Amino acid sequence: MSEPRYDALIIGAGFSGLYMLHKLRELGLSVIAVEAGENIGGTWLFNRYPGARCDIESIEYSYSFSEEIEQEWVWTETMPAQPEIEAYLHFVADKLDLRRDIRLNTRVTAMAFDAADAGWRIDTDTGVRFTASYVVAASGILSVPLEPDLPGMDAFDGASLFTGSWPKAGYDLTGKRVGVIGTGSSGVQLIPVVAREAAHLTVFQRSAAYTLPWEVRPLEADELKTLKASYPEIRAAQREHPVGAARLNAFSVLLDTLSQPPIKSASRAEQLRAIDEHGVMGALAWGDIFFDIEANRMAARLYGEAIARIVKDPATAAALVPTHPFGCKRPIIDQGYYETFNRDNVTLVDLRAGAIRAITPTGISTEQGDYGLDVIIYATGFDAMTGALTRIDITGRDGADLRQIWQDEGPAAYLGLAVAGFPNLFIIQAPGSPSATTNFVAALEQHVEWIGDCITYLRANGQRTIEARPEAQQEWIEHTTSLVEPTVLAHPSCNSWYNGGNVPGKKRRYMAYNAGIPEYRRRCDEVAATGYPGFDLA
Ligand code: NA7
Repeated sequence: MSEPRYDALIIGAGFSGLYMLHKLRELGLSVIAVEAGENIGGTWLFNRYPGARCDIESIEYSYSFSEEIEQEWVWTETMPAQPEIEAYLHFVADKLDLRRDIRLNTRVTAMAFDAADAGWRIDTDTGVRFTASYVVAASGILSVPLEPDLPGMDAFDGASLFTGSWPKAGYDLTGKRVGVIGTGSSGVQLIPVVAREAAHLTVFQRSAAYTLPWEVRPLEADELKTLKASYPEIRAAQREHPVGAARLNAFSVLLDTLSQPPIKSASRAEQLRAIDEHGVMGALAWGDIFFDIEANRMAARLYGEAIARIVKDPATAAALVPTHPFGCKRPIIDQGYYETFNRDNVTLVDLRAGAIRAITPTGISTEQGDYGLDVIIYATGFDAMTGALTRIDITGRDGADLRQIWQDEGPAAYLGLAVAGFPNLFIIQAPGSPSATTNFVAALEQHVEWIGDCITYLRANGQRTIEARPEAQQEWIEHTTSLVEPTVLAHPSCNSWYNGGNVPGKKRRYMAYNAGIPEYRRRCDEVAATGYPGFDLA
């Protein structure tokens, strides 16, 4: 079964895919978006676990391209929770009449570039084959959940839940003995909520997290009105800000530390004052912690002292102190995380003192004892940045195999959006793009707009294909890597989804572009303005 040829096919109908569809339709292209999920929403469809929330303010974690959408949509909280973001994306899809060009429940399984036809053949699990001149992969950077490889997982008699594919109808944890594996953003958001519902919660922690306590509050009608009136200024400020969000957020806190005095020359009294005044956040606000591993470790010790002021049981407090450098994982914000460990119904199991041996029919068996459970929640992360595309058989020019290339040579893309050997394939937020360390929505808007301009240029100039050159891609990798090398993010103890260190066997390479969105935009615009150097056009 095959559908008529389209000018462009978009993989995914989340935040990126929806805007890309709108943009390309606006440019007069025939476009189809295919979405594996049962509905639109992407990340914000699947991650429905209790407590799921964005770490950027709603007013900034939203599309800036439509004044009408900005003015009509009503955000109810400073930082939006998952249901509200999902509803927002539905509102946008309806507003822009996007649904008629989206095929739901359709997963791309394979795609191959046909040089003679200067386009792609795209196969799906519904049996429908599409052909398109361009493919835009808007398949998400955190869209493939990572299930741990623990013996006995299938034999568990209770319920196994995954944060990245939470049941649509929810799950009643009342009265249950619940275990949570994983203390990244998902675990840290989930744990305080589960603790309030469950009879008992056991947290299985392999790596302790740095997490910043954060107040999320309702947006009053007057406040929202004022914010909406200030949208031009808000968007202008976002555009100039390295993380694409100028209001206080987890990333801006991180960035702000750069202008603080060094911890290495701070007296003991000054260090204590920092945590007296700002709690755990004060422990991390020092200008030298990103460039000096010793300084970072001093901050971690101070962070531990701040935790000990909140968590009453000294052994639990000590176990909650991270051992990896602050900054090498994405910063987390939380609501009442550390306080949760003061509850009578919460136990922390520090897996550094004895790893998980197996999942048994009745719970989790570790080297330090067995824990009886009714429910196990896996908050174990994602095969980030590359996972969605390496699960598709993608064959480029002359048989180039994307999965194999990324596996052998490491994840790479020119400008973080196109891969040598794969003509007419644009990837929104590929390795080497700002994505992971920025406001994702601001980052994706820049990609969508750049890709739209690029396709317009190709059509206007009678060019049928565009393909990244290997040497340009290599230079981009070197540039991207050079931004990270002087920092603690390159330290061998940094294992995170930023560098693939969280996925067994994944070739390790830092995948985010850390010079900020404005600098990134400047470089991309320069390429566009000068006839696309680094690409072959034909
Ligand atoms: P993360 O941040 O990758 O966290 C995953 C957590 O799961 C982390 O604590 C892992 O420990 C833990 N994990 C993974 N596998 C295991 C096994 N086998 N045993 C014990 N613990 C395990 O994913 P999140 O979903 O929380 O957040 C991802 C991003 O989504 C986040 O950065 C935001 O941008 C939104 P580890 O650290 O590997 O020792």
